[in-house]
Amino acid sequence: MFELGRRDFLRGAVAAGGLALPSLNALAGEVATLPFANGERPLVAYPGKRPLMLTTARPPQLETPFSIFDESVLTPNDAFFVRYHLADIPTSIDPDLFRLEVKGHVDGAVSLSLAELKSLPTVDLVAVNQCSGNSRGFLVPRVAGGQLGNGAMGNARWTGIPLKAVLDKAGVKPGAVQVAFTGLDGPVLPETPRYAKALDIDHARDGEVMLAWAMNGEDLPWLNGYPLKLVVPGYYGTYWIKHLSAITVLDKPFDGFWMQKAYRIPENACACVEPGTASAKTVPINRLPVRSFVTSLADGATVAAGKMGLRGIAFDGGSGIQDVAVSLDDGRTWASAKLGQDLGRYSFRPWTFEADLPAGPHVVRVQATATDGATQPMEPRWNPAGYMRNVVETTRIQAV
Ligand SMILES: Nc1nc2c(c(=O)[nH]1)N[C@H]1C(S)=C(S)[C@@H](COP(=O)(O)O)O[C@H]1N2
Ligand SMILES: [Mo]
Repeated sequence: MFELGRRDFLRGAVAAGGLALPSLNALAGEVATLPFANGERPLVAYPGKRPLMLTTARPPQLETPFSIFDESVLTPNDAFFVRYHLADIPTSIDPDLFRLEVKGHVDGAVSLSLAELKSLPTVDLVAVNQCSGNSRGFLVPRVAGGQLGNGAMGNARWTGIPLKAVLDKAGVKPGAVQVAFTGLDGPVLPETPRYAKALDIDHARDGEVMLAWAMNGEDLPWLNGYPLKLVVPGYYGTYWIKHLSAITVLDKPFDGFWMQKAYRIPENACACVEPGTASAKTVPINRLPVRSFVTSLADGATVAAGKMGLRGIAFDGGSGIQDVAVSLDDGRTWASAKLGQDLGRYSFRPWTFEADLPAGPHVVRVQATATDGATQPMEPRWNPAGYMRNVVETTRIQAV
């Protein structure tokens, strides 16, 4: 019942864009080090990207060096992280031949060109895309999966159309329960399930879930899903299907591997279990929990004693940030930071804090509270896949 997207336009003779992956022995030998065991990452420049931390080469997985988040509230396109599951990623796409298919439990399937999509009334929205496994490398005990620092996230302005607009074009039939999404990338081995995700029908039609072709005012970078990406504001990146080519309305829940077996979290309020144990009942991962970071200080930094401005960011799954509290004494006393420019409830919210630090060691902690009242735990939580990390971060510095 669930049909995969057409791939024939990938093989067209003409390609407006093409992807040539870097040869890895061309590495200049520059390495960044994440603060956990085996944290050395080569810095590699992929097409459309500045040098980023390489987690894996096949498929390409690139992490944003954390210092980038201190430079701007919107993450630059060439610094935005990259995550793929399957190694057969598209290397040439003709934007004139590209079609998005909308089919399944609809009145009439439609096949839309990029020009047709772009002729519909556009919307734009700033939203954080964060990988479920962001920060996984910090888990104790450690868990399998990409050993990521905190750079598998980014904040961008997305331009496109509401998903609802194309669902309405096809005409969703009564009885629809979910909508499934696939992109142009595929497995190397046919036994491996193609990457596909699903959203409940009401969520898909909420008017906020988007089909985006632009990021920060430019075409999507190839590795972030050119020419079209599903944007699911407030939800983990796993749902944000890249190179989106097929949308299938379903009259029963999607039974694909990536919903039923992967990307699931313990079904309880903390999405956590006793470290080292398995989860009993699980549900698909969904909204981002509230997080906050200091961006102006690296852990272990030495700074000049005296007055200094601290900077950082906070975000959640869409209620917005109500307060960011900063502690300079490892959580004994707290004071509110000043919140900066509000780019919308799905965006990073910048904050600043004036500190006056005497010479000596200091432990900076930062805890955000979302508008829905949710806050960050002081102690890290654990689950077998290493998802949903949102502990109150700790930054140790030395003032001299
Ligand atoms: N087509 C496709 N879309 C995909 C994936 C993928 O493997 N293939 N991975 C998902 C996951 S888990 C994440 S975290 C985001 C990452 O988006 P980015 O690479 O644009 O940063 O893409 C999502 N969309
Ligand atoms: Mo992810």
